[in-house]
Amino acid sequence: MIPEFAILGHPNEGKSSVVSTLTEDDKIKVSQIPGETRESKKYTITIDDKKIISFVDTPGFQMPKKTLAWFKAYKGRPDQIIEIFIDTFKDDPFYVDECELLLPVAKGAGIIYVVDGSRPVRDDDLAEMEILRLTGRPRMAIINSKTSEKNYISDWKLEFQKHFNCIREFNSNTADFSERIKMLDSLKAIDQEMEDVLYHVIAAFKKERHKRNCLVAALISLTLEKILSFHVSQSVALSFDRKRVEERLEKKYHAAIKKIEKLMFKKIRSLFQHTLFEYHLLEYSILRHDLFSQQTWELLGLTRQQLTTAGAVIGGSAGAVLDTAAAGITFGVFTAMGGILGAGSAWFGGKKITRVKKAGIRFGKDKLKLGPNKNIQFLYILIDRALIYYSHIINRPHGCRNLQELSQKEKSDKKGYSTGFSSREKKICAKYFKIVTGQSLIRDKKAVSDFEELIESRLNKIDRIYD
Ligand SMILES: Nc1nc2c(ncn2[C@@H]2O[C@H](COP(=O)(O)OP(=O)(O)OP(=O)(O)O)[C@@H](O)[C@H]2O)c(=O)[nH]1
Ligand SMILES: [Mg+2]
Repeated sequence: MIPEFAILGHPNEGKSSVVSTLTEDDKIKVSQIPGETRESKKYTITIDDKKIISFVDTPGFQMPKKTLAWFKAYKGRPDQIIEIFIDTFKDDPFYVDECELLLPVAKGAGIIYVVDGSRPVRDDDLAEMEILRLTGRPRMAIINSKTSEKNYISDWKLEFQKHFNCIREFNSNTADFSERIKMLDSLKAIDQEMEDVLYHVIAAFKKERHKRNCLVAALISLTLEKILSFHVSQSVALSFDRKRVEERLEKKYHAAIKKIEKLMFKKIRSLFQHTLFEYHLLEYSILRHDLFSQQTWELLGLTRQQLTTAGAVIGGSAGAVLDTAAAGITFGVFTAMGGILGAGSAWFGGKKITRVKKAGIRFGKDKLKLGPNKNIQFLYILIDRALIYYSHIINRPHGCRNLQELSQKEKSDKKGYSTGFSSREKKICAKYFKIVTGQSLIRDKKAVSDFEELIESRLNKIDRIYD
């Protein structure tokens, strides 16, 4: 038997949102209109094909005062109170929701009672709490505040103390992995018998999370290798319109790299079980901007002054520069752009821009070749974008369908992560870069695994996995 908890409460308090976040299932229906959930439904978390824990979403109480009156008048065996209630009212249309929501509890589920802490406590709530107390089942209360209103929290806590074994603030719209773990940890307090089994549940969650981050690190390392070793080429006749060929090659190069990056994003998203995310990338998210656009490097930390310096090299927006650049320096400019892209990243320095090499293009016998980009700052931009995307994903609870709720968290993501890399970490990156761009004759496996390890430790830090 795996542990099972029923999520109970008043309609529209956020029960389904809590279940959605706890089970990482964004397909669970959540609605502004009360009464969305009509039937109890069990959601089971499976790790490595093993069922670990279940949460049951339920409809809200409709007749709490009348139900409480029956519970108070009940004179039978206390441990049978729920079963007898359901038996008495199963055919009564007025109590259809009460029977439905109490059924999982009758079958042995523990209780998680959800309230919106941003509104005052009402009589109906007191009746619901008293019903749950009279069930005698292990129970915990969580405050899922739908707004930032904090005035009522102490009133709720005061009432909860009379009715529940454990109380916790848990916000379905903001909770990250560490808060989910803390929530599971709190459940241990509601029933001593469950302590052991919950200990194993938490261990399984953590192990699986580590595994995910390990997979993401390998994915990032592999994808960046693909991007950084990528090149395009085209055969050319003796006399050819060089500018046109260069433009075509560059388009091809950009499109291919963006596609590879996008695929990596998609894989990260699916690993964290987000199916709705694509439709909800915030308007001001850095990732909405093209990998090769001016906004990208501006958002990753370029100051006004630095941008002006950059402007002197590239002359306005990235696209326009490449279109209007004189033949012959196009690819020098392209490489310079790689340098500017690194702004705000670890290797950024005003002086560096002027030192950018004009060496992105090479001539074969009869081929024009573009790439691989030999500018290490390109690596830092790619790392930053991968980590920012990852952070978007893991900081987005599955129960959150409200974009505003996430805005504060995401706004703080503007700086690139690589800015804070230590010199040791930069060395690891440099070694990796040399190998994947083919500048090193020997493929040093350790350099690649060191890089993967570095990325994994960053992911675990962003994920607050050790909190
Ligand atoms: N801003 C914000 N909105 C929330 C939060 N939790 C729930 N909501 C919103 O509140 C509304 C109700 O959420 P649900 O999860 O459907 O509530 P419920 O208790 O399952 O409702 P019923 O199924 O109708 O009983 C939805 O519009 C949610 O998006 C929260 O923590 N913050
Ligand atoms: Mg619901």
